[in-house]
Amino acid sequence: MKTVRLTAAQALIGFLANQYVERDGVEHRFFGGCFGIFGHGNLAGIGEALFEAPELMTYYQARNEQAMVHAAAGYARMRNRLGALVCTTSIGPGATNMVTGAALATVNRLPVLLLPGDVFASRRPDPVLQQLEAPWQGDVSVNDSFRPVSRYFDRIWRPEQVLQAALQAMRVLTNQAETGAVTLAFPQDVQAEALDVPEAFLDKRVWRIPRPLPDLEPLTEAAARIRASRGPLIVAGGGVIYSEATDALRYFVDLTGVPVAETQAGKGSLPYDHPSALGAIGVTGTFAANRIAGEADLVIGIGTRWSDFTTASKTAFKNPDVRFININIADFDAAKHAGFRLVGDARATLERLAELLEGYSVADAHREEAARLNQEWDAEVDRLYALGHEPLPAQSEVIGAVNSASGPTDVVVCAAGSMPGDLHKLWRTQDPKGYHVEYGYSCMGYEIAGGLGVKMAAPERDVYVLVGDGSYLMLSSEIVTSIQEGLKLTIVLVDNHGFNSIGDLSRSLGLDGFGTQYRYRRDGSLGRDSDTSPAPLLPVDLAANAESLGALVIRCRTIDELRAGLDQAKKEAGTVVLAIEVDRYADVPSYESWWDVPIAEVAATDAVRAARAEYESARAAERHHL
Ligand SMILES: Cc1ncc(C[n+]2csc(CCOP(=O)(O)OP(=O)(O)O)c2C)c(N)n1
Ligand SMILES: [Mg+2]
Repeated sequence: MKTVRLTAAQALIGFLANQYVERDGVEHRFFGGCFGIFGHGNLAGIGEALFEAPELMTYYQARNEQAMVHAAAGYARMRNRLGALVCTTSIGPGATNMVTGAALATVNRLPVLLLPGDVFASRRPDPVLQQLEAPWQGDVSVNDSFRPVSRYFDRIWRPEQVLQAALQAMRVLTNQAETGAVTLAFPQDVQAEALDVPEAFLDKRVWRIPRPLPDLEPLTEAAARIRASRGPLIVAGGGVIYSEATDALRYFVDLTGVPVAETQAGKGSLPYDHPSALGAIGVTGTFAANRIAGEADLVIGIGTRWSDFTTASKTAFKNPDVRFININIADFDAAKHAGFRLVGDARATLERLAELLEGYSVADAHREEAARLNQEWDAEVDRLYALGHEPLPAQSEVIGAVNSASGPTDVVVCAAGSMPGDLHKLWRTQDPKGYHVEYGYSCMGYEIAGGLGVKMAAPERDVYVLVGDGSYLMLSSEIVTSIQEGLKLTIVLVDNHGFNSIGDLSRSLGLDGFGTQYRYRRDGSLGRDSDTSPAPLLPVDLAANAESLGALVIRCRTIDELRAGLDQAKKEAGTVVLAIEVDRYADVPSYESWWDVPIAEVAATDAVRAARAEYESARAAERHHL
């Protein structure tokens, strides 16, 4: 066996650079580069390997470790999980800054490879700078906090272990049912230690992404159940898009007339103007989808993990006889709601089901009802896009302006606050990759960093990041990276002086917006929504902040100015931030839906008691699907 003498870090980078995936005969290099922030825990190991062989892997400098994992998640999602980024950090705080990003990737089932530095395996200089010492246990480090948020975790205690660890990492990253954050904690001394690496380890390796099919028997049974249904509904989740099953879905829908509702990750599965498209479902759903869901006797979930936002906390499916068929690559998700399991690839399964349903169609009335609801919903979107709200515009008008300024293949990115719900309802999506709202973890701060990852994966597309002032304040640092790399983002910063979403929730729970506005403390209080003469707003100028990071900033006071600004932004080569203030109270309503947020059972406040009474009666509709 021929070997080559390399450090463990050099071996790992050499290996990663030569990993490929192949699906449907198309081959791609798996890793698009390595994000990192260097410190003593990774500079001499991974840092040296990247320094010495830049042709193997491009190094991207991040500003914040959490943000770089978000960028990696955005990248992986945009690549339909057929591509990923590596993230390297020092030990201690640099490493644990990635834990939130790891959770986000794992919750959203997106592949990211994390290489946090770790304390000395030899333990010679213990405690090294930034080392956590646990008096009760000798073999832990802060990196153990990655275990619950990783789909695979290993610590490379000895250089030879890198061979097995690397192969296992690739197995999980490329497995469509298992993928998520993969963490290889890498002690700083081991990174720099040499080993004799078998040359075969560094050879090109292609990981085939299969399209497994369920057995014929359950497929036939599922087809029979669909034929017997009086009012079926498809709920399209992220799996439809990752599997590139949108054409197969459209064929299936045109053939059978089964209408389609979409989850956040599944939005874009059908173009918004398809007559069978009911749009968003659940808590942030349209009346179109929620009405049909309420009546459906058979729900076909495709690539969805059935979060509470999709099921409206298990109140969306009201038909007492409703049953589920779940098409999912992951058995875990297919089994939810006591569903009839079709474990397999979404595209392959839909194509096979369509064959088995040859000649079948839902009743004309069912098809027509969906088409009518699609039209009625579109009229509601028109209304909300053009409210003419004054003196400050409504957020729905901002969304309308961005939607009409963007092209069909541009991408909108968002994650937390009141915008994801509004976008889910209102965004007119024309392309399967045009809608990118991270709502598995709904992590404030994902927006700009995730948008950067999207742009890295699809530089040919324009990327519109919609970000609230709260999220912006939490994590906007990757504006700098976007400028450094010439990766243009068009960022629309929607300012309502605090947390509108949680303010809205607060009012609905009887809490009067407590703790959700950015105002000075006065008489011991940070202000309430019912204050008639509130304390002044904090003098935060986020537009100036964006300017100071190097972005071109356009301040917009009206929707007309925003439209003009968006036109100007198209002509710019670099990152643009359009800052606009909106009315905190001009919300998009919710449509025939409910979300379970528990309210205090005993309280001194009348409004809380009233909200509790309402909550108890609403909760009565919550059901188990068994
Ligand atoms: C990291 C993180 N912390 C807290 C939350 C809870 N949360 C959800 S939305 C929100 C407020 C977001 O404020 P902003 O970005 O201004 O959007 P707005 O609600 O005003 O639309 C908070 C605190 C979260 N989703 N993520
Ligand atoms: Mg806000």
